[in-house]
Amino acid sequence: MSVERTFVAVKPDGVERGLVGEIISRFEKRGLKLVGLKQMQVSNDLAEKHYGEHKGKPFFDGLVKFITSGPIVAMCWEGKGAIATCRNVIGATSPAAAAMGTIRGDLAMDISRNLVHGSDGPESAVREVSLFFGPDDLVSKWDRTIEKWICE
Ligand code: IDP
Ligand code: MG
Repeated sequence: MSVERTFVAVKPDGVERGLVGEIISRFEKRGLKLVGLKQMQVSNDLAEKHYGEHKGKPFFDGLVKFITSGPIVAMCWEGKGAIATCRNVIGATSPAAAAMGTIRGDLAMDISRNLVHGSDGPESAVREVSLFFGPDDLVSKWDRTIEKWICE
């Protein structure tokens, strides 16, 4: 299994409810490596790009309004099979269907307030990481010869 990077975000409801530490901790404890982290306000333009695949769906406008309603905490996690592992840590989209032990299964009740976003595949992971982070925002391996973090 190859080392992957994936985009994860604590949505405004998670920030508002004071669950940022709890959520980060679940990915950390699983063994994923945090390579990018920032709290930010998402603009309308960025929200529409990020959720572009859902344009035209009945919940799209509400989703954009919600994700821009307060700060999010954007993260990039790295590890073997990180994309699927993060999705498993997050749980099913609808909290009602999400298994106990997942973030949504343990901490959420409402599909439109489901706390966390996670990229759903290799293409969306690359696309979303680069929408939210520049290469200089991400750390990776420590290169002993030049004594620097290598950002890929
Ligand atoms: P995901 O976040 O589990 O990948 P997606 O299908 O990509 O789920 O949907 C993006 C987000 O849009 C969901 O996390 C959820 O907040 C919201 N959403 C998805 N389906 C519905 C719906 O049927 N009603 C309201 N909101 C929805
Ligand atoms: Mg999705």
